[in-house]
Amino acid sequence: MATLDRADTFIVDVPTIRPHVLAMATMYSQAMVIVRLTDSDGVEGIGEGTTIGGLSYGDESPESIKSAIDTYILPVLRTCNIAHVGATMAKVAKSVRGNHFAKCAIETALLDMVGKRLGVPVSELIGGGRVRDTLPVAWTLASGDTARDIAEGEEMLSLRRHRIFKLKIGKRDVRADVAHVGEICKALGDRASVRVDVNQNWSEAQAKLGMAMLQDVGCDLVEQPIPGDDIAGMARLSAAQAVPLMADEALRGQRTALRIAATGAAGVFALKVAQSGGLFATAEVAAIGTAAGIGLYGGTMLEGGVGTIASAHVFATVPELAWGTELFGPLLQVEEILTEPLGYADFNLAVPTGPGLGIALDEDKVASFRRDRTAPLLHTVSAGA
Ligand code: MUC
Ligand code: MG
Repeated sequence: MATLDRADTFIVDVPTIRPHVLAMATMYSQAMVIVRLTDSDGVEGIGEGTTIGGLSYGDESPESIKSAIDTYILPVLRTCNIAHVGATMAKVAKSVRGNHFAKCAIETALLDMVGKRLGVPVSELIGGGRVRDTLPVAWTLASGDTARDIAEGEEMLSLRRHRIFKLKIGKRDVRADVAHVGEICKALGDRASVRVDVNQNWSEAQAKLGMAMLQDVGCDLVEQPIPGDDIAGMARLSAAQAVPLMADEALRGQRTALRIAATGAAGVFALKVAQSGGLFATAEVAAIGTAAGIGLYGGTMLEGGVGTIASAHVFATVPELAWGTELFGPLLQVEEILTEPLGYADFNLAVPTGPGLGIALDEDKVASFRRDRTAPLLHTVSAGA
């Protein structure tokens, strides 16, 4: 029996290494909700709930994630034997609807504790268990400038850090965006795989034109070209276009995965732990994709070290990860808030092998970025226009 003894939930704001230009917002810093739980035996677990651009990406914000945890989820945890993660999260689901990001942060912390108690990595507690120790990692070129993106891509290739690049488009005219992608494809040639993410910003007509043109310039994959709730539109585009469509914002757990699979709305799933509602749910989304012959990709919400490693543990259990991952979030931030640097080398990220998540927070770094202990970096995300 393990009961919850202490809980601390706080937001850290870490500046990005350069402005990150997305269709819906430009990021200058990342806000991450960190939760730290301690049980009655003194075992500690950490989790992260992170979104992008305040409320411009989805319907949970850093502030709402913290509030959902503190006000509604922790009181439930205080009534549970938290050594049983599945039963605890089932009880949470009865009193808290939705709020996938908040639930994911809590489930991560509970799994970290159980892994430490059992002496096994979190990846051994999920799905069919761990099948790999390293994950290919993409980088997002989103400086807002084509020449700078090409230089950044070249640098990543020469450092042997990334050879998969995702370009953020959808803000400009379709033809201007495709010209930008075409220049990058031409410059990087067959040394890299180039993909795009439109973050829902095209109409179906724009997507029809854009996807056909993108295929011609050598783009390998088009992520969420139209709104995620337009499953019928995604199915029409997937049927008509040769370049695969990847579902991101459309994918919010098992039911949406089943609907997308059943309607042929996407050829690839971007698996995301927070969007799916937790690590267990992500493994189930992956299983639905695999059963439907859908290609799998390990997505990110640009989490810091904790959320990135939680995701890595899940992706390490996916038998076939045809499109790799984009677990580069910590590299976009000026500093990692962990005691040990993450293992990025040779185009891959090493999945930790220690018990639980296999990572620890650096208390000094945490203190220097905590919103409640520093001058807030609030509202440093500017709306896209
Ligand atoms: C998204 O929409 O996929 C992932 C990489 C990046 O730059 O932004 C994200 C979110
Ligand atoms: Mg996306």
